[in-house]
Amino acid sequence: MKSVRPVGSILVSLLVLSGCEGSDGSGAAAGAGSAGGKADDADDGPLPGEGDYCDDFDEYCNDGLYCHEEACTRFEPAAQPWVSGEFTPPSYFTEDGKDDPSGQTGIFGMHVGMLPTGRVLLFAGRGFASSGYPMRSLTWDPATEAFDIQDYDDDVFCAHHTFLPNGDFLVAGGGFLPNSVLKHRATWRFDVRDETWTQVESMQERRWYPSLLTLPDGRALVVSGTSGSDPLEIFDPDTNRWTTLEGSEKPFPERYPAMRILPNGRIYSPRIGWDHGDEAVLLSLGEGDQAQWQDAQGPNAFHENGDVTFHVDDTVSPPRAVMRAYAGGIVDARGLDSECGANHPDPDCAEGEAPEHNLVEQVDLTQAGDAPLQWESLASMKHARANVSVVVLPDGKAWAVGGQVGGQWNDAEQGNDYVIEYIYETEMYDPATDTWSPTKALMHPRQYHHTATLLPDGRVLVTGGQDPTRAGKLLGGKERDIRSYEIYSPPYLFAEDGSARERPSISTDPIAARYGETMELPVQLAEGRDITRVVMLSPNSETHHTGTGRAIELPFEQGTDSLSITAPSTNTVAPPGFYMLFVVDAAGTPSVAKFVQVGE
Ligand SMILES: [Cu+2]
Repeated sequence: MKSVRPVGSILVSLLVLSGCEGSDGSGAAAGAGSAGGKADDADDGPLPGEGDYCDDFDEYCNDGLYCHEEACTRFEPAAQPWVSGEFTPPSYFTEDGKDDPSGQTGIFGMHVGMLPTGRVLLFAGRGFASSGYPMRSLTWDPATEAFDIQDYDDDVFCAHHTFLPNGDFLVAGGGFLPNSVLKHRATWRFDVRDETWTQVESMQERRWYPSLLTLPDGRALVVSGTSGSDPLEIFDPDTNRWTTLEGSEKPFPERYPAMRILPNGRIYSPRIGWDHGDEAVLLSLGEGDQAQWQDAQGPNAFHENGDVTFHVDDTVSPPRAVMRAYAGGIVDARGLDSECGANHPDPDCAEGEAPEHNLVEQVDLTQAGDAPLQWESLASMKHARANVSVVVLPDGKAWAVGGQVGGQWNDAEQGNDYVIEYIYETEMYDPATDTWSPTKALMHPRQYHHTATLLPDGRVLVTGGQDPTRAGKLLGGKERDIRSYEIYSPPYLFAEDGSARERPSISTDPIAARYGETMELPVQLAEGRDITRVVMLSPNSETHHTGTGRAIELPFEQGTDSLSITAPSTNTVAPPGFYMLFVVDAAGTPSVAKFVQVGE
């Protein structure tokens, strides 16, 4: 077994974009807060524009502006890394070496797994006919930038994946072209220690854009991907075999549906995914895997091609579970009708009539199944985004990256004349204040087929995506696939002078934890700052902006040089497997994560 690799110090890039030197940090921070809260409060009359007088921070300026020194000022985040974070310049994963500036070779990182060895697994499958990617995956070490290449003998393009209890990575479905015989039943298992692929028993059904979910007992459930009403299947990691759940048929019109296990054992699907799903469901797997379906409430807005995050607060009893849904909208937004779109489309709304939006909602799932679900609106993002990724950070904030408005494909060849606008600017959500703040802009457009992965060192790896303005037809997209990656260092890594912040640290190596067990965790505090939060984040397994991530807040007590922490209470709070354990101090600064194997 490979040991967990040490994670090096963060890379601090001090790129300063021109025109950004004017704002001071305090003004920018205040501006960020006011920008987030003003949307609902705009009253009569036009709002002041850039450079116009404003009398204090409470007077709202026009969109994208904040009041600073009595003038409406454009928010320029780039000069304040402790406010906006920083991107390292893009690099390219190649088969033979790194830093091919043309980006015309190498791995297209549209499937990602954050492995419990600390390495990142990236692959694409073969892709569309003219893409013809080599069937190779790449594992990359964010600490050393070293990488290895692995071969496999199949096309897992647009499969889905999840982690198994021993850390192995299960990949199922995908293949070339939807609705064709080439749609896959194939199942592959990646051994994260040997870094080898093994094909195991295939599913009964062919599935394109399915969703995989690790269950509380460590098996893996697959749903959807058939475009029909086909039974659920469950993979047993001990036997490498699938079992079909007879009588579990349920149409899943959407693909890659978001699914999460609730602390009460039910599985919630808010019908957020790809294609049009019209009702949310709760699934219970009873004795003998009898599937019981129950209708449930979905969000109010239409979040197709949006993203969801899932949070469990295990410091209270029963554990509180909350899901948030972010943005989305049907991506081929042509022929828009004002009656369609932001809210559930009227039945008369045709596919393609729901434009991208910036709406964010939250639902408390603690009593799901026993009480009606109430989705409530949160502050909207600054930008409307379809194909957005939202990354939960150790400090509890959520970082939104990527996406576009104006449709999925800008295919002049196909006679489409609408204009795609890429959303380069990223945004940070603070749940404590229910505000969004603009953060640093991406260097490449990252929309369809991009991924965003929290690294153990607290940075975020952003890969893949497509640039529809580049040559290439819908089914021949190699030229438009972006094979670069860029890494975002969030503001919590920076002191106010832009230097790296001192961080708390966990001074012990790989840890195993049993459910409900209390354990001593040796820690070092940074500058004497107390620990204020202990959180386990599931390592990212994501494609098409659909992951299975969960953030689990844990009870703890602080001693002088150690924490007494309590592992997740049950397997429905934390299905068995590896998690990234972070401690976060009073300044919001996270430690480097330690991988913890949670189980019976
Ligand atoms: Cu795809």
